[in-house]
Amino acid sequence: MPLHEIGNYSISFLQVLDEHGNLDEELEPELSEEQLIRVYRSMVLAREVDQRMLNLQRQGRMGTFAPCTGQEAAVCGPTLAMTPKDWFVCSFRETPGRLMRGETILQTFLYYNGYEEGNLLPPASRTLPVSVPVSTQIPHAVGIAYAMKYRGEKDSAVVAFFGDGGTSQGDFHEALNFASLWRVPVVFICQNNQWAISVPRNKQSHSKTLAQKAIAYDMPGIQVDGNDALAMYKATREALDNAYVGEGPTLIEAITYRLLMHTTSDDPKKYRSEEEVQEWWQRDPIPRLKRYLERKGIWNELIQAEMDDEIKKEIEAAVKELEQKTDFKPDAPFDHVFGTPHQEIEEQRADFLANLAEFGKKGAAHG
Ligand SMILES: Cc1ncc(C[n+]2csc(CCOP(=O)(O)OP(=O)(O)O)c2C)c(N)n1
Ligand SMILES: [Mg+2]
Repeated sequence: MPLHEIGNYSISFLQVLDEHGNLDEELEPELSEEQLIRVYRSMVLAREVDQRMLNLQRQGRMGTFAPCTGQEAAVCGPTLAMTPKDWFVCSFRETPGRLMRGETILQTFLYYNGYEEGNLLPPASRTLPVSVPVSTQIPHAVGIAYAMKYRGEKDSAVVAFFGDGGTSQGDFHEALNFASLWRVPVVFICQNNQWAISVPRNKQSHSKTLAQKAIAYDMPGIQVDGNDALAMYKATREALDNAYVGEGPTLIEAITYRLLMHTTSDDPKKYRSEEEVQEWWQRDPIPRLKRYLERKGIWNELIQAEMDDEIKKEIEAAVKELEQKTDFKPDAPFDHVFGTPHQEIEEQRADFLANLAEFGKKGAAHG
């Protein structure tokens, strides 16, 4: 019996604005001036928040966190395509999108300083808390999408973010399998920033692209320049529109780069070269989008200076508010495990507080 072809599969790469800011007019998405400025401002804000948090952390005034510098377009482009009816499900490197979804700078600061309230967004915001255990948020996203489909929700979907390292976890594969099988409205966005802490992308998977993993689950998969906000918007817009009309999930692989450390407790100089990092700085998503706005005639240095000033003031006001707080409640996480009081949780809370008191005494004894 001769072999016959069952399918013919390929993966495309999408870029609208190249690293020099040159535009492919045929691919240019339709965005209003207001939307373009919103996405640009969100990217600049996130970069500044990152920088301020890093300084504060180095001064002992902020807990550890995962910087997003370099990856702003990969998150802000998709978030721009979302509406408040869509769910935002993320890991720990999506602060730019969280800020676009209504989280305040103060809340971000509170979260990374251990205040539970930094994690509390209004339930109507459809934004899940930060998820640190790698890829565990992906099955949650599919569960939410399943519930949306079950309830017959219209014009809404879930956007789930995770890293390149996250694709090696079973959770990723289980989630994609069921999302495809149930044809639920999810857009999976893999932020391929080339590293999973010190593990490079080529030691993570032998696959030529991460997007091609979509083929196995029979859903559209596309590789996108993740430092191109317009391309990220366009790919997500299309995936969301398909999801809204019952066409099921899509996998988007955003090619980007983590320009700073994994978290503030990591030293990337130990495992990657300065040349590599410098090369990626040339592809910085922010100047690229700025050039596009300037060419469109909707941006100039004067507007930039005003915006920078406004952003600095917003950040400083949040720092001030954070540092005026005196009501840290170490056992606050126990308040939110269940919706109603639970005996076992209360026992654990009592143990925790007793340990804390004991630790305090020992700490005092040791001066
Ligand atoms: C289940 C699990 N295993 C290990 C870790 C420790 N850890 C935190 S981030 C990370 C690497 C994640 O890499 P990637 O998915 O590429 O995301 P990135 O940090 O690059 O954004 C690891 C191993 C964790 N948080 N959760
Ligand atoms: Mg990574």
